[in-house]
Formats: sequence, structure tokens, C-alpha cells
Amino acid sequence: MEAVNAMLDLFGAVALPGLSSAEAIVTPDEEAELIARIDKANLSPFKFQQWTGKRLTRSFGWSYDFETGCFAVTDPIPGWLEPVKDRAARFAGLESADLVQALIIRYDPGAGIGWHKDRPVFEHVVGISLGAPATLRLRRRANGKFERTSALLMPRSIYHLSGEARHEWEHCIAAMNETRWSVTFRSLAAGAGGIARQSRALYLRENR
Ligand SMILES: O=C(O)CCC(=O)C(=O)O
Repeated sequence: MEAVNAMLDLFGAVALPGLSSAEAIVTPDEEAELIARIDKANLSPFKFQQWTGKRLTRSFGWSYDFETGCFAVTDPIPGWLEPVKDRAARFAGLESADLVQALIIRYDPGAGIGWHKDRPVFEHVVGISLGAPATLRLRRRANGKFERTSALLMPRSIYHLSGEARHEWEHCIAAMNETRWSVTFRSLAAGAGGIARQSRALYLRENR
């Protein structure tokens, strides 16, 4: 049986190095506007090799194709995401320009995201949660067992994964009965510069 180790601090909040969160990063009006924009953003089902997921996604800035393993420049982050990107960067202690990728997702009832770590080409992960509340579950293997913890993602809240929480722990969100939307911003890992330059040159050639 897997060990359950919810690392709660005295106030009942998750105390996991590298995971921070805050509520009310956007107002209810901004949330409604973001949801309407995401719904109109030409989302498509997440694909992983032969498997098609239920969540609907679209990447901006950079895309990682889970079918081919290709990481490439894609359509620029749209202007309507810029104000939240600025806030996300401030929350994470980064420059807005560092957040070069935005992934928007709609999780309809029955859709979730399985256990994973984000691709190594990315470094900081900053997520904004909209719609139904969700639980971000985290786990890491230690001494042949899983250590586990979780964080509640309230609507309009933000979380930042870096360091240990980002590199040593996997995370997932179980399927829910209500719709949730998310916007995730990512910075590039230090070693991704070379791939980034090549992909950008290719994108500029193809989109001249
Ligand atoms: O929807 C979320 O907040 C999580 C998204 C996520 O884990 C991912 O895109 O890797």
C-alpha cells in the first residue's frame, strides 16, 4: 500500500518546497472574460501518441507535440492573456518576458490530467485556475513508496511550481463533474536556448 504523507503546516495549507499559491489573482469579471476567450480559442483534444484525451487545449508561444516529441515555436501569446501573464510573472518573481509559453485548457466533466512532470524544456510553471475548484495532487517516489500531498485550486487562484515541487514531484488533476478552465504559463529551461533559437528561425521562415 502506498504511503500517504500529506505535508500540512500548522494552518492546514500545503507546505511543499517550490509550491506556492494565492487566491483572487483575477476578479470574477476577468474570470468570465478569460473563460469566454478560452472557449473561442479553437481548442483541440489533447493527443498523446494513439491516445486522445478529453481535455481541450491550445498552446501559444511554444508547443510541445506529445505525438512527435517535437518542441516548436507556435502562434504568439495573444494580447488578451498579457495582463494575467504580467500578474503571473510578478507572483512567481519572474519577468513577464520570461513566461514564453501559455497553455489554455478546458476540462469538461469527465476530463482530467494524469500524473506527469512538465517537459524538461520548461522551467517555471505558473497556473491560473478558473471555474470549478479542483485539487492538484502531487506525489514523489521515496524508498519504494509514494509520498503524497495536494493543494486546493480555488477558482481565480494562482499556483507556482518551481524547484523541488516542479522537478521531483509529479502532479495530476482528477476528472471532475463540473467544468474547469486553466491558463498555464511556463518559462524555458536554461538548456533549451539552442532548440529555441533553431525553432524560432524555422517558424519565422515558414511564417514570413
Ligand atoms: O490545469 C492545470 O492547472 C494543470 C495543467 C498541467 O498540469 C499541465 O498542463 O501540465
